[in-house]
Amino acid sequence: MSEVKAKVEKEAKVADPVAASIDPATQQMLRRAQELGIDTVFDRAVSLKPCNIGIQGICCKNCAMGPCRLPLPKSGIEGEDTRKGLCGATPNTIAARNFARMVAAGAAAHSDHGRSVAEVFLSVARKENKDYTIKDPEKLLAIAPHYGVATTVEVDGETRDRDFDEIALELAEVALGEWGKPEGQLLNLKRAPQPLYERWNKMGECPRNIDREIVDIMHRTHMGVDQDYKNIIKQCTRASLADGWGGSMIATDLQDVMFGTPYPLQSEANLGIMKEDHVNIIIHGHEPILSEMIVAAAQSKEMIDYAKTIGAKGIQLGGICCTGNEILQRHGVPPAGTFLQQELAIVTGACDAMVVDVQCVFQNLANVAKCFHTKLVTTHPMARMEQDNVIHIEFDEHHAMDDAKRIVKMAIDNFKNRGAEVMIPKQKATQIAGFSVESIKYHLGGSFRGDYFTLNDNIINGRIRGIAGVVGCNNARTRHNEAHIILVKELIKNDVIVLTTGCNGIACAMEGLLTPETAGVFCGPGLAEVCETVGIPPVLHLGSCVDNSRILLAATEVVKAGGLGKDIQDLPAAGAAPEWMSEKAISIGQYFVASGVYTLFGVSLPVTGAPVFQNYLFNELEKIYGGKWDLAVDPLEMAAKMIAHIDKKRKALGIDKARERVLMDMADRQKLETA
Ligand code: SF4
Ligand code: MSK
Repeated sequence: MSEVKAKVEKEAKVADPVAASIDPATQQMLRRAQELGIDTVFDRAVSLKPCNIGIQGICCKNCAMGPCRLPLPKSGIEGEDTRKGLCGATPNTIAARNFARMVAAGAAAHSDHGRSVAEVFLSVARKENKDYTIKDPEKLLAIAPHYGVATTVEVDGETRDRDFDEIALELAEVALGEWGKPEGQLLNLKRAPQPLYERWNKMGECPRNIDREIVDIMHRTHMGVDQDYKNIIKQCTRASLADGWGGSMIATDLQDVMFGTPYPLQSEANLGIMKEDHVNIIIHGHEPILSEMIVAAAQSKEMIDYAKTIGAKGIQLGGICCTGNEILQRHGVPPAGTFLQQELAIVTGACDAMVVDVQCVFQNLANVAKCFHTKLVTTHPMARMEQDNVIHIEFDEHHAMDDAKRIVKMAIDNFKNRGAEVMIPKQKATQIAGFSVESIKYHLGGSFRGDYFTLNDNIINGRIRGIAGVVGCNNARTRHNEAHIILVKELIKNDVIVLTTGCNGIACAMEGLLTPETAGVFCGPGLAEVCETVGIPPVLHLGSCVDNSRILLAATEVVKAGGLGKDIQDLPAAGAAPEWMSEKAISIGQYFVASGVYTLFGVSLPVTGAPVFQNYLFNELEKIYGGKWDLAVDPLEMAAKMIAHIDKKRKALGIDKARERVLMDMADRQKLETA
């Protein structure tokens, strides 16, 4: 090593593990990586600073006359904002175009996931696929009408059930048509409360088809096209609705039909789920098409017996990110960690294979894997890595089980190659996951009175103050999991029930917040009472990022159950992504805002360099959609803003007085408990 390089490395800044994460397992593995000289995202976040102009959303590189960077003057803007790019683009136009391109990328990612699911479903409906089946025929029959697919036929004046296979095939074809149909609008939009749908329709913002709205953004944000930030945001709405009420919703629907609708189950979370004496396979990414098969393969007697022949006690699967959430929800496979822990799962030295598909996968995994025996397997034709230690096994749903077994066998064969450097943190927490719109209905109402009445009753009487959707990623620019946990704890302490997805769900699970017992420890008295009575955690894990569509539908069920207004914007509810990082989060944020939800993001938002545009998002949109964007870096401030919004909505509904009566002191509560 040259002297200069050695000096540079010596001086290289590394992350302080305690400052980098609140999680002891993460801190331990980060220390270990540093001892071994392996850099991780936490270290890179120390040495690589974000661009101060990009972070404000005011760098345009949409043509080769730029990049044009329009920093805010240090003294602020007095009078007219005269900043402009070479073409004259204003900060508003530049920030709006950048924002729109994030929506397009996010909507594309979610929706392409949905498309893959729809394609597999079509092959199942055509009976061309032996490895996948329809596991939840009831869900298929329940969703068919939303896609305009009849479940009954009239024969000789008599109503009869339609042939199931025929329904499945028609549903598959209609669903797949949502990506490119030449006319009309997306079918699932009408699942929204009627006033909401009518508002979108009146404003001409109903998406026509999924692909078109994404292409439209790419065209409109090309140099010299749409130069009106308000008009650009209208298109953001169309594309984001094509995500939330389109591609993501179709993904969730059809995954439930094929793989089963989630119902609550017990599992664990954090790196401590890995086992030294087992073959450990970590599955990471987003699409459950492959991971469903890997679960089936790893649970097969053939593979378990094979693992035993090489000296392992069994096969331990673990998830990272949303593919992990998918197999958690349906099979109880424990997540090994959130987005920021992906490199650390390999640093344990016990990861025999990491299998990745699409989205949120660090390219640096390959460099970390090189330092250990870990086989890193890419599986998606769209997502390969340039490093030569990465194995690409292209997954084909037509021989899904064969591919899955090949991968599992590779991991088993690799078990013997582990070095002496195995170190698995002991931390893991128990969790109850697997909530869905259907299972919440069942839990709250029972099988006879399955509905959201109980939830509404408890919101109206004030035991539950309101509902929060807290979702989204980790971001290495903030302390891992800190904002997630502070925010969620503050909300439940104030009797706000939390619906979670994505990496927030994993973070909450790691912190032990996903158990009914948590309620007695962290919740306010009203929410604790409801959770204890019904037997649910105060934080309900609804799945992966595409499953944010479940939150939209749960909110719709609350509207339908009555007593809390006629639209999602009337509900005492708010949404947040306290540690977001992904373009998908911007698409999610926009479809929540356009669906009437006050939506707060943490970290930073790339709009702050364009104050007029920012004001439009943060204030003006509420007049149009009932929902609006906001930014709060401090999670306690975020919680305070969400709770204030919830209280504002309670007041508008005239149920604020009820809550005052329910706010009991401990003596009152004890009286109630012993009554
Ligand atoms: Fe600059 Fe305009 Fe080109 Fe953007 S489109 S890089 S603002 S000249
Ligand atoms: S995985 S998009 S880091 S939530 Fe869906 Fe987590 Fe965000 Fe990826």
